[in-house]
Amino acid sequence: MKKIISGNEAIALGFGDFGGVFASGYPGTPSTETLEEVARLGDVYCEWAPNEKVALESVIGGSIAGGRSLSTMKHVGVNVAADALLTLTYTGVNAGLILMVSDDPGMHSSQNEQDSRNYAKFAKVPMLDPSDSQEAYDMVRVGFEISEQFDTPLMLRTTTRISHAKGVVVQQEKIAPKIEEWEKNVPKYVMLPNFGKLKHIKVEARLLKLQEYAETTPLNRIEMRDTEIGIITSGVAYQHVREACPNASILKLGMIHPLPARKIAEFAGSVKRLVIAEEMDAIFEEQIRAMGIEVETGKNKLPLCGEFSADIIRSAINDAPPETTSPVEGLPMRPPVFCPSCAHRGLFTILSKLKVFVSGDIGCYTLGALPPMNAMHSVIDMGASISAAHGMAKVNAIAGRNEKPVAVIGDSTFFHSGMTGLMSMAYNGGNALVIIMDNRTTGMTGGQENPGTGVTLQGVPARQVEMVPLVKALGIDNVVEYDAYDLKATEAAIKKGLETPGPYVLIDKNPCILRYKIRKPAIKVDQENCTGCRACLKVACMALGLTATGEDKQKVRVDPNVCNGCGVCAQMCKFDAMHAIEGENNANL
Ligand SMILES: Cc1ncc(C[n+]2csc(CCOP(=O)(O)OP(=O)(O)O)c2C)c(N)n1
Repeated sequence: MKKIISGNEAIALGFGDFGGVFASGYPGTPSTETLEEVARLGDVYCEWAPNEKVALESVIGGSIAGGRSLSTMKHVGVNVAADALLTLTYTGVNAGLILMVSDDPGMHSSQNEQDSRNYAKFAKVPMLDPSDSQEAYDMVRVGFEISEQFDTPLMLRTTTRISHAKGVVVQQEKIAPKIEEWEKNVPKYVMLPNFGKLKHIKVEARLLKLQEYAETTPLNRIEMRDTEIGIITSGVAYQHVREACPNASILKLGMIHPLPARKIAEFAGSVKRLVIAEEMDAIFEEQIRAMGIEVETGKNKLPLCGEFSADIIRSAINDAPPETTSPVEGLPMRPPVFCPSCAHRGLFTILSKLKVFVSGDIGCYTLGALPPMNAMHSVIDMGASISAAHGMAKVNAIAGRNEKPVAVIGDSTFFHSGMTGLMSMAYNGGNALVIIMDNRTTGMTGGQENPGTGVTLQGVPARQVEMVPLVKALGIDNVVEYDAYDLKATEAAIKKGLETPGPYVLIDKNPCILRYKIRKPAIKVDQENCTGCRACLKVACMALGLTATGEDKQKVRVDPNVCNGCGVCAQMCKFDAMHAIEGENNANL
């Protein structure tokens, strides 16, 4: 059967078709849809874990117990799971284990642009790099086979364009899942130093065997065309190379770690000019140069940062300036803003007013860093808001500065890795105000379930973690709920939290309006009362605009199709000019 699907859907389909038994991951663009699609298959077990480390460890357990297992995450998720990965490579697997990791060259929706191929080298595990949806699908099958044959975890890497672009996939016959024996094998699975030492030797030997496999596997293929120029490439870069240089010879690497040294030497020897076209780091190039092979074009001409395009490759190879023009000039900037009636808006309106230092985190609330709020002053990685605020407070105390930092974090991020930071703050006598925006969803990545939503990935009702008892159990005595839609109450709550010495936690429990489809009557502006002072515009809501320029001063207008009636703008109005239109409901959000 033929289907037109994305790379993420193809991997999910492959998991269902090639004997997949257990899948666990944590959302993160561009990987998220993979596990959501596994859930849609309906007949394969899958779950969201609270973070990537838990996801990978659960999958390790699944493999040890004998089921083919898959873990999905974005590139930075592997940093969280790396502790497990770097020892999993020693234990090896029972049933096949695939770690799918999605890189984001160009940083469409990520905090950094790290290249996961480094992890394959670091962990000494095989890595596959599909160039389209069909390959993504097929590589799940061969990935499980390699994992089982070589007793190794396997990394299946995608990039944004492979994860999200759609292509034809010819489906193969389904392989029924087969559960292996669950055996107790202490030297294999207990990584005490004495067992670990022996395992390290095995890992190095395995890598040599994998290298031999890489020499002969059809995953790495030479496409001989014009011998004037030969290009070594993989993944999405292969598609750009084909477009840019349709007549060039290509060594297309599908298995990108370990590299097939003999095949590379054979290819290099058969072409006059050798080009290495790899997005992001110079992983192939460094290894190929270390093989003593001369490379004409690599990172000397191709960028280390951002995505490739056919144009970038063409101009590097031909030493010519790029043909593409820059985006149309003169267009107004449209920075992303909070959704109309998102509860985060109320909080950041007040934080912006109070001009406190806000140690931020990763989620929808990160938009509070942008104008006009400008109310978030550091964002590092998931969970860092609380631990970083703790460090700031300690140094402030040493410096004699009387300023208490504020940490802002969402529920999914708190469950992911904020909890441990808060426990440390309680334990180490910290002094920060922590604000948890508990909107009962993982909003930023599209509203996934998490331990607070009361539902699993497969739609089964679940135990719902309660925030207040959890925070108290971590050692925090001052835990107060507040309503971020009520600006006066929010300001008072924050001031109290800042004045009270020691750790203080505020929790807003307003749900995500998008995820829970909350509709309220729109706000209407009384044009007679509106003075055009624009105080309401400070809340940065896309439902607000200005009336047409005329002889009068421009006044504020509200688009009833966009407004969702939270009333935060109305609370900014000193002239009683903004009111809800009772009984009316607004259009779709
Ligand atoms: C280590 C890591 N994993 C995953 C992500 C992707 N990601 C960005 S924000 C976010 C969740 C945000 O949810 P929450 O904290 O509940 O805040 P909300 O967006 O709902 O306001 C995720 C999963 C990431 N940036 N880093």
